[in-house]
Amino acid sequence: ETSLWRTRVRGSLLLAACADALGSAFEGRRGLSPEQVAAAVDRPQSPLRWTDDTAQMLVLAAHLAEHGGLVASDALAAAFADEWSAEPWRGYGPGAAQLLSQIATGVPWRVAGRSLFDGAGSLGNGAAMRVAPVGLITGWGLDAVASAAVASALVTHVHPEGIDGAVAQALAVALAARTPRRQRPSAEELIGAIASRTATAAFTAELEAIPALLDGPAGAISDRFRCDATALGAVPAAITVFLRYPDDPAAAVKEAIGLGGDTDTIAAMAAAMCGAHCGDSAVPASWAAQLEQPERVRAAADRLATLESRR
Ligand code: 8NA
Ligand code: MG
Ligand code: MG
Ligand code: MG
Repeated sequence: ETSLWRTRVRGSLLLAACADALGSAFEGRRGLSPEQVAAAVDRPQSPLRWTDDTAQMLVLAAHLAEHGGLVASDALAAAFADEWSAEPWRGYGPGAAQLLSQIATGVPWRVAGRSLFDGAGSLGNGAAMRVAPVGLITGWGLDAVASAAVASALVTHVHPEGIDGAVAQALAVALAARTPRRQRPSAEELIGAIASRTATAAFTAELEAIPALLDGPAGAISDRFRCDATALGAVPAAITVFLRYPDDPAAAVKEAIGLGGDTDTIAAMAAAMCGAHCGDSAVPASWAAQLEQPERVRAAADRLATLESRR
């Protein structure tokens, strides 16, 4: 049972890292053709270098493994700031860079997070893009997943929509990991589990749009959701793509990138769900062969997968 769980944790983190790297070449672009995306994604010819999404996901995975949960917010904020200081070139959003530089110089995270966007705090998708590990701890119920997602978000994202994005993504990964491989994840169950644990009416409204988008053209997804760097614009789009291709990470990643906009992040979030559902055997060999630091990603996954049994 432990080894089955480990394949899911590995699949989630590895596919998220691959998708982040594959999507980053298209970040901010719109009007992409399927052929253009497939040419870059099917058989990548150069190393897959991940961005801030995966850098922060690995920090969070290590933090969870070390502390056994989300109980040391000061340490988590410091770890994100250290990661940014070490590799600031990973493609952080402007708000994130401003915030992490403040934390790195000793400003408390509670103060720094509030300073962003005229005091509103960030509603960016940054707390969601890194949160998959929270959904991958054996034995945690969905309420525990949701409250840890909130705690993990707060150190950088205090706006309720930024927090809701993290709760939704963590729950989607958790439910994907808890659905038997041969069973199709239920959209109704997933949406219900998220809507009952998120805080804003705005997020619920986006979730309610998902069922109508599960069949039909991908263009309807990018017509309905902004597919930008906000939580509201990106996370429901990622969930939609996952529900369309729960067993086919390559198709999910291509569709997510094809939506345009925040391509690395939407692809990484959808891929984290697919990997949690399918396990690491679903990672395309042509991606695994090019992924940057695959052993580091696997080691982070394995520490996370054995967390419960170690405690
Ligand atoms: P963030 O806090 O800078 O938020 C991302 C963006 O969301 C901001 O740049 C704003 O445009 C918008 N935003 C956030 N809060 C507010 C607000 N209160 N009012 C109005 N607009 C707001 O950083 P983050 O870590 O949340 O963002 C993650 C994203 O940054 C990911 O896409 C990641 O890949 C990276 N990134 C994104 C882009 C892009 O979308 N073009 C480019 C480079 C890097
Ligand atoms: Mg990125
Ligand atoms: Mg709700
Ligand atoms: Mg992005």
